[in-house]
Amino acid sequence: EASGGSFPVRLNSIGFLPGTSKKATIIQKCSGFELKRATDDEKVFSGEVTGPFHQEDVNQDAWVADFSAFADTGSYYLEVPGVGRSVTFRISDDVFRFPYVTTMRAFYLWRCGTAVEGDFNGQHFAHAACHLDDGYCDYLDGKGVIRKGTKGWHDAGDYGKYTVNAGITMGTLFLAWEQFRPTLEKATLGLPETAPGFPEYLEELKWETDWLLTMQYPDGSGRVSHKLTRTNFAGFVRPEDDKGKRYFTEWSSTATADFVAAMAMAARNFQPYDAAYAKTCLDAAEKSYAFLKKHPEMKPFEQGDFTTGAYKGKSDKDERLWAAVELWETTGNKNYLEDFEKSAPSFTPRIDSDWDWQNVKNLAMFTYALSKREGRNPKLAATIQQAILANADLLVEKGKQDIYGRPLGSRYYWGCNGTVARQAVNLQVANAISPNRAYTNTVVSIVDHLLGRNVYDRSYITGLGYQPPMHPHDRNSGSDNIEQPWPGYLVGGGRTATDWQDKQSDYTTNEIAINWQAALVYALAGLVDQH
Ligand code: 9MR
Ligand code: ZN
Repeated sequence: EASGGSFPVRLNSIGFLPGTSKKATIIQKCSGFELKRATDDEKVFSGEVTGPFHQEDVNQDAWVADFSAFADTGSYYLEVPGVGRSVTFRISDDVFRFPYVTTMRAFYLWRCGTAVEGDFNGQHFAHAACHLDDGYCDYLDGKGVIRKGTKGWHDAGDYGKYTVNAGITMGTLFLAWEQFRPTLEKATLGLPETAPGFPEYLEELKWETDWLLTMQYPDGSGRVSHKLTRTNFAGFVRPEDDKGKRYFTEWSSTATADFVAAMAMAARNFQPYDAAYAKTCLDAAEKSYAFLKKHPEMKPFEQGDFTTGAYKGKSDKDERLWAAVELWETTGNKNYLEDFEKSAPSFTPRIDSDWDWQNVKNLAMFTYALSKREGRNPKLAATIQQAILANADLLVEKGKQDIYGRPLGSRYYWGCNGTVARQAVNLQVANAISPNRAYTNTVVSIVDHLLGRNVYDRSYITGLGYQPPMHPHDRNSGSDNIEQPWPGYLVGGGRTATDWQDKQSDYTTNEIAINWQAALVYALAGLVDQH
């Protein structure tokens, strides 16, 4: 059995919305459960459990308590006769507001090229301005010359900045804005003002965009550097003490296409707040797209002397597909639509349940399926929409089949917690096409899983929920003198069902990363104003 908390009654340790599903997993034989009010131990609800259900990957038998029918707000715990009780949790309309704000603020705390600071749980987290020399040119004749590549977010537990990972991250965060804008506009993040006139959420995305723009070669070609990092990973030092030279590397076609898609999304979403900046983004996107059209061959990034993250995908077809559709969505230009529609059938009608940074096909399909623009091929649009709904139905089933509500089945690998969070995108896009309570409840189940309803009986998000990670593989957390880690970060999770360890050295299971975080922010954003 995996090491973790000691409660056999496992659930989302932060809580539940009044109107969505509420489930707990119990890993000891039981028959019924009682819901008790924390303030006076009064029984307010009771029921039978279902089960036992055996699950192979964790080798456990489990019973499930479903108290979805109970909708009164307050603080409660579950009491399972003969077994024990759960941690105390809340039922409230605003239960996901604080987690949303905390996980979104985590992006701010990831900022590079500036000092950051924030208070959380009685601690003051801060670092001085870092990586102000970003970066040296490692290509063309300019080798050894510094040009401006400051700002952006650190990628993960390391301090590098990688275009491909920035692409899927920004795609996910812009999609959250496009789908949940009224919610996100209202939520106060408490950021310093770095983009006057912007809503705070977009202000944070602009910080990354400012950097991403610098990844485009200054030679006018449209090529985009694959990453801006040292040649090797730094030790566990403060970011401002990480003085190793960092280089704009050689371009890749995946980075260039991801750049196009992110810049096209930036252009349309920033347009109302800063038209000139939006135009800069769009011009950059179109220039890089034109370059890609002239160079249809995949150009992978070769590591050479670099041992930092590779972010090397197998194909650039999905990135090109995504670039085309985002440019069409932003401009309405038929050429981009044609490019998408020519390439899409080779991917259609499949929507992937399991997708990570190297596979942005879903993002392309989602933009096409949700578009309000005229001119789509109606048959193709309908096919893709149907595929999205079929995939969401599948995820609902998979979530129900897993004793811990995890809709990824027995798939475990580096960063799979991020993928579980990312499945919320599949579900919410399906919800936008054809609203279905089961889709929302599966998003709830994803968030439940990440906040404690899992084999470890622990939250996977620093600073939030029951027994959260204390030792993430995060240089910021590991180089200050504060015992608590920096707050709001999702760790990657086990590469098997039971091998996650809360150990700083274990970067394969306990690191943090912007793409996983973006998926988590997206999942929470969709629940903040649910009832
Ligand atoms: O998330 C990435 C994972 O899918 C890969 O298997 C792994 C090895 O290449 O890299 C992960 O990404 C890391 C990146 O390479 C460097 N920054 C930290 C990222 C998260 O661990
Ligand atoms: Zn930095």
